Amino acid sequence: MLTYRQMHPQSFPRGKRKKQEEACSIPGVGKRMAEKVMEILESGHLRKLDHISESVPVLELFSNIWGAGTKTAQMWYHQGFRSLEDIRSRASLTAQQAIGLKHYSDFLERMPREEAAEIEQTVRVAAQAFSPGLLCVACGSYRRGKPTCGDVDVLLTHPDGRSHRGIFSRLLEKLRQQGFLTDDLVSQEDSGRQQKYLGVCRLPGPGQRHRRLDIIVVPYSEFACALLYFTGSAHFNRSMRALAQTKGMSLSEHALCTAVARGPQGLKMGPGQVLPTPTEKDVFQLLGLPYREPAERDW
Ligand code: 8DG
Ligand code: CA
Ligand code: CA
Repeated sequence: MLTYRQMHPQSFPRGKRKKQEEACSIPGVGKRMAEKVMEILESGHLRKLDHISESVPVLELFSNIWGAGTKTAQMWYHQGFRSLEDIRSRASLTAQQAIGLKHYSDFLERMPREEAAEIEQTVRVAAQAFSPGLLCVACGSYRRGKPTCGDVDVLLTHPDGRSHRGIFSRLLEKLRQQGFLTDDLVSQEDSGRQQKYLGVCRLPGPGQRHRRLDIIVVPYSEFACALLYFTGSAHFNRSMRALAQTKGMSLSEHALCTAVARGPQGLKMGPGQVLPTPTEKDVFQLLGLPYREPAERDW
């Protein structure tokens, strides 16, 4: 015969250990998570979060300094820093972070696309003085037609396949002399045959803000894939790369390639073949996709 307790289990609150065991039996919930569940059930509160909710705005403040990631922001928080003034006066900063801090509010503000167009034009005029045939395109959010831009991504190449060489350093030097480039973040990042500059510029005239500028010089054979990559969006690029892989190809800012040949244990046997892609449309076509205008590449 059943006891009253067995017939009405809900009338008998289960013990703490039992509840914890029950939480533990949920797949993916271990002892530590179960303890947290218990704490919330008993007090309606998780003490560990008090500290987190207090640190979140400070971590965000710090990680908005160009060159400081989440790890650095956490380190500064643990060192007791709570404000940008603390960072300025007491933290040890890399050269990049010092520039990021100096232009903190300018870098956080997006610029109107008209200003991005003027920045692109300044780079184009300086570049074409060296070689009139140089192609100069502002990519990123500007090319996707956005009304505001976080920075300007200027891509340069020459259709003759060779006159882009030697332009990179001469162009940067000229823009520095003009007073247009004000700070260098990454002077040159060699990525195969592409050269990339990350820095800071300011248009002439009163009241102009400092803006982030990227300049990338590529050989003409890589132009379409570089244009596609630097136009983005980053999310769109990830989708395109994933699609290329499902089709046995690989896509990068350099090229669209056939898959790397692999041996029995999946070991790389040799590089994939570069597929010729004179234009962005060729990349879409080789991937079996209908062409998308830059303004439709936001996802
Ligand atoms: P914004 O500057 O207006 O904020 O937007 P954006 O122009 O789309 O972004 P960006 O940070 O200047 O990057 C330019 C393009 O570079 C981006 O649209 C796609 C490509 N890109 C990726 N992955 C990444 C990445 O991890 N970081 C950056 N900075 N760019 C990337 O495909
Ligand atoms: Ca951009
Ligand atoms: Ca950029």
